[in-house]
Amino acid sequence: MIDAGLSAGCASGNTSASNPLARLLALGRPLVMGVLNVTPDSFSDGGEFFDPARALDQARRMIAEGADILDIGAESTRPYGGAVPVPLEEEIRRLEPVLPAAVKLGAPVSIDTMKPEVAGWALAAGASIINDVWGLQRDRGMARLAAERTVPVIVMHNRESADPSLAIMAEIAKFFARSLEIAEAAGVAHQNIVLDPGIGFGKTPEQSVIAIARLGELKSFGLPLLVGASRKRFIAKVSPAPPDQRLGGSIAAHVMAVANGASIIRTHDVAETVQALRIAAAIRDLQ
Ligand code: HH2
Repeated sequence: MIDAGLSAGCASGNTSASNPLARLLALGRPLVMGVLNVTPDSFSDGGEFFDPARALDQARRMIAEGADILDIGAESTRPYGGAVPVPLEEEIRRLEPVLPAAVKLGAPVSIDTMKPEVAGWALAAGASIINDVWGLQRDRGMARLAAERTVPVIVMHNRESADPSLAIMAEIAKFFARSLEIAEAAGVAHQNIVLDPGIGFGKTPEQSVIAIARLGELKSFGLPLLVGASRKRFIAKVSPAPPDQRLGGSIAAHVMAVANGASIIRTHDVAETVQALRIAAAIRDLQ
């Protein structure tokens, strides 16, 4: 049986004082992670916050709206939109005027990157969480870095391409088991891991819906679960709308995700998400 880890607030070997995510999770309410893409080409807000001053305004705004964590990325990871790979020097160059200043705003900052070199730079600049959309499986340096720095790491499920014939929950569970083996071999503390089914990554739209509907099955890993459905393509498959008009679908998906066991929600729309989650909790508390 895997221990309950961060979700129960028992961060043995990494006290909540030294682990801001453990401290937040111990609050016992769903956490909201605000997305900040310092990119020209992200799928829903590409270019909007590429300018450092605008990025920092957005960071301040998200914190004022109730974001518990800021997730900062400088390379689009969108799987089906032809994202342009970014060399590591350019990724760091984009982050330099934004990430250290965002850290000073006071909320924990997570670094959304596939490259251990970028994650290492971000941790040195004050980030305190690694968000790896390849679940420690693309570059083994990421697990070594997370172990060395004893920081929480978000392990997201991903595949090069979707396969409609796959039993997606079994595939996600198999992927997580492999990521956990890699993490253990590198010395990453189990309680420092957050699992994320990777909505929209290597999945058909239907498989993304299944991953939210059956999220509860992933609780068997005994680790906190993160869901990022914000503005994603599966919403438009169910109810056609361009990315900037998917707020209703994003909120519905996130409320259901929390009902099914998510502890952290990754969103572009912090104020609306915070409000929705508070109302859902108020109703649930009186059931
Ligand atoms: N989704 C995106 C990026 N990073 N990280 C985690 N852990 N979970 C997610 O679902 C996730 C993620 C894609 O969204 P966005 O950052 O808005 O787009 P882009 O990657 O195009 O910048």
